[in-house]
Amino acid sequence: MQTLLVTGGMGFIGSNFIHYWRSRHPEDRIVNVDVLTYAGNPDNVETLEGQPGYTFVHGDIGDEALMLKEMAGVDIVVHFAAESHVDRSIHSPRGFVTTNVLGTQSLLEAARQRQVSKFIHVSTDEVYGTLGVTGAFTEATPLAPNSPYSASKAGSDLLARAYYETYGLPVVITRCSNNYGPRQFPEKLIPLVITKALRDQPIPLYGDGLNVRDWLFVEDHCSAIERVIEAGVPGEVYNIGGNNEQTNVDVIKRILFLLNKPESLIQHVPDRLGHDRRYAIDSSKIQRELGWQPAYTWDTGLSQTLGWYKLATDWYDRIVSGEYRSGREGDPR
Ligand code: NAD
Ligand code: TDX
Repeated sequence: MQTLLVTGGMGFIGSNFIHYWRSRHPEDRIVNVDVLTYAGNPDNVETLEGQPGYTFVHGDIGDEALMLKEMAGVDIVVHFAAESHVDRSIHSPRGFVTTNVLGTQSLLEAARQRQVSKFIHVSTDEVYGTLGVTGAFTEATPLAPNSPYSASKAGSDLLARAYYETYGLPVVITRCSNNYGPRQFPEKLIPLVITKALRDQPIPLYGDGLNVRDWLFVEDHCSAIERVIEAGVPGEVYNIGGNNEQTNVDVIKRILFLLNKPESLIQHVPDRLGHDRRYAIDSSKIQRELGWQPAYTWDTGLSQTLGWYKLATDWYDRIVSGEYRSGREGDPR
């Protein structure tokens, strides 16, 4: 039996990770620390409220005294909490530095003082910058972030590395590609396309639509983190990818086809500033050294995702109305 402190567990990947972990390690305790920004949605873990072994702490990772208190007795930290949306970072960069850089440092400091046995720092392929038409990021690719979001994530990666090198905190850094799946906030491309298409609303496509992303089903990301918790070597970085490169226009057309909706819903809009052209991940290290590989294909992952969003009309309506932020009846928040 061990205790995991998960940050950002009300968000997309964090909530999927908590469900995944509880289904596979029901004996473990989970402390979910989340400050509930717009991206934190208690509906994502509603079924866990009041369950033994699950605790929610409404708090900021930047609150070092609180983190120190909550980290008493914690074995493993899995750090997802972040400001995560590139477009928001272009409009308002400051909050990204506050949470992603300063917040991560507070968390690392608390983990150091509590001498946790492992600290998983969840990062992104975006810290490597952008690629031309060929090649893929390896763990040795130099960091060259291009957006305020990716620069703040790179800053947090370097602090995580420094806590390993300086203090011997057993930090492992993971860098994954674009995730998709259930419970993703509908500002990100795939849930945005699905929820708009289901309602026959226009779908914004940035620039020429030929930017390439590698898409990873969120459950495969969770299984990779599980392997890193079990066998990842402190001080190491592991890239995690879906081996599934797609242009944005192809992603949108595929979803429209699967939903039997017309391509005329696509609306060309001006490009994102500093828009990275292509990401591709070489995840051979985690495959070779930790024996991980993705279980989902693009077809099976998309089909699961579409099925979930078709049923999640209440989840979506509560986001659109803002109700998801006011809690549920009887909720002590
Ligand atoms: P998300 O935006 O869906 O969720 C972030 C969560 O963190 C929210 O619940 C939010 O309330 C919480 N949070 C934000 N600031 C906080 C703070 N100061 N203190 C405590 N909680 C705070 O993000 P996501 O898509 O689930 O991403 C999770 C992590 O994975 C992030 O670190 C992100 O950089 C990384 N990542 C995401 C993707 C992706 O495709 N979504 C890809 C690569 C890496
Ligand atoms: O409306 C849109 N139209 C569009 O063409 C949106 C929201 C996006 N796009 C394009 C921009 C990107 O090329 O789609 C691509 C994917 O965009 P996002 O979903 O915003 O993801 P991205 O910018 O690639 O970053 C994501 O993956 C890496 C996550 O948001 C990050 O947190 C993660 O680190």
